[in-house]
Amino acid sequence: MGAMSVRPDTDAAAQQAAGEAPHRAGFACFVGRPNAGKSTLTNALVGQKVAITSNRPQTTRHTVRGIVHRDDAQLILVDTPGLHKPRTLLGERLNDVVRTTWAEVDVIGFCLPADQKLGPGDKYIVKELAGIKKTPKIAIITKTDLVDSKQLAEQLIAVSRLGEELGFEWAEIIPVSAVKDTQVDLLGDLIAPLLPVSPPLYPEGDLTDEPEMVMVAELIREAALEGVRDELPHSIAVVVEEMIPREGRPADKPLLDIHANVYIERPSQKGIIIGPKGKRLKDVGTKSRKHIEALLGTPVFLDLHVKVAKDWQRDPKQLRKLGF
Ligand SMILES: Nc1nc2c(ncn2[C@@H]2O[C@H](COP(=O)(O)OP(=O)(O)OP(=O)(O)O)[C@@H](O)[C@H]2O)c(=O)[nH]1
Ligand SMILES: [Mg+2]
Repeated sequence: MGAMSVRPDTDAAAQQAAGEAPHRAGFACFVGRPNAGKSTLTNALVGQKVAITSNRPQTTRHTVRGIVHRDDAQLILVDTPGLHKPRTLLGERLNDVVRTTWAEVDVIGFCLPADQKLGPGDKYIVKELAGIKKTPKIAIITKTDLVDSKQLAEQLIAVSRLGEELGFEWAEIIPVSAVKDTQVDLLGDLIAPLLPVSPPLYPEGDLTDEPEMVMVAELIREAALEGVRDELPHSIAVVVEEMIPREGRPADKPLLDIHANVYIERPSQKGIIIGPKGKRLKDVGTKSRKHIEALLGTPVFLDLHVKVAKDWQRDPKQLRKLGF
């Protein structure tokens, strides 16, 4: 809570006396299968990139909190990894993270892409959600820009039926497009009244509670994911070892040295990541450095190394080292 000293009950009473709705604050999480558009939607609501995104499934590997500040409410959005059938220890850990999260939040947003048929993966998730009786659930049809109105109508009916089949009613069903910014603000309007009456939980201006080093590592991983195929996306992990201001720089020309390791699982993957004459790794550095500089607001010297952490997705010790 930090600087906040308002007592929630007194504050709410005062607001109500003044004829205003009381301020609300709380947690809403986005769940759905991998690639459903959860992180893109989180970023669109926050208005800044707090979670990395890619067209590879299982891009998100830990919960990322994005904070939306409004006059009437503070929405803390918890973006979770896509729920899927686990094939590795990492996969199991990711699913555990998701289940712990949805037990703790005030609102659950189930994300279903408009352009994909509602499948067994979705049913499996919604069935579990049906068991969390006390928490309001919103069905969010994502990526509406990819379909026509007929397809969208079918998807809306399908998700509504699924709720009925499982014996609960969605608090809301809303189609959105994060890419085209369609109905994203409306989604915020629907979530806000479902949150408990409370003063803000995060200081104004905070958009995420992700540590900078983690954000930097994620931006490098995002760049490294681009253009790699098959199993390789899953094999990549990034750890920032240090971030130190370069000594002896004039005050108006600072430079931040960032040393990071890009881990892969097998020596054979090294060549793909590094590319011919190191070109791919260089591109990853250039691309992510731009995002990192924008995030930190300072020029950066980025030093990337590729290392093998043998079969890290299945090895508890390696997972711990990599922060899972
Ligand atoms: N056309 C379109 N594409 C979208 C939209 N939202 C997300 N996408 C794309 O869908 C892909 C997956 O998006 P993410 O936000 O990374 O999906 P996610 O649900 O967070 O995926 P995981 O973290 O792997 O579970 C990316 O290529 C996005 O650009 C949208 O509104 N419209
Ligand atoms: Mg994601």
